[in-house]
Amino acid sequence: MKTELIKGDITKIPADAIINAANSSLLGGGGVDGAIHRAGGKQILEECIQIRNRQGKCKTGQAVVTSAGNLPAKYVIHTVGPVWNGEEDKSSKLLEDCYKNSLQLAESLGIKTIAFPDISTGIYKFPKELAGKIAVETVQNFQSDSIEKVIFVCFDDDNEKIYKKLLD
Ligand code: AR6
Repeated sequence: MKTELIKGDITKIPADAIINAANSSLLGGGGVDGAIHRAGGKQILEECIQIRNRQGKCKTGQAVVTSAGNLPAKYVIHTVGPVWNGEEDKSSKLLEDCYKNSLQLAESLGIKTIAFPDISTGIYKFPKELAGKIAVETVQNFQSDSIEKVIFVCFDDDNEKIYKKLLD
């Protein structure tokens, strides 16, 4: 599994799946979630509503999949990161779950390329260095038959610097 760093907007990435840093309502929000729903159009929200009607809210650390509407990707995998509250062990485990469960879901769909944003490091205020370390380690430790490439999409300069160092 190759890893790559891209600075920019995840809605522009033509990967098989892009990951959304959603909230447990699955009904959209700000940050990358807002950008994905805006660019992807109403198809994504409609499918999120169907998932909610079927299984209720999405718990922190879990992941669900929809199609990608008008985006260049094929699928959007929505995962819910932890809100940082200073409980490092508990929050780290939940963030690790986000990456693991998203990768597992991608694997079950036979996906080859997948792009992650820096989950929880915006509105949810997870410390960026720790989040980056968890993201990179979890991806590098994941054994996959189908996934060939994981792209870390950094939107802000801080995360770009952190990921550059981690991936070197
Ligand atoms: N492409 C890639 N990354 C982005 C983009 C983009 N277009 N826009 C922002 N980021 P955040 P969270 C980066 O706040 O912290 C929403 O309201 C951003 O710089 O999007 O997990 C949800 O509905 C940051 O590094 O997500 C939830 O309520 C990273 O994406 C809540 O925010 C994550 O920032 C989730 O908070």
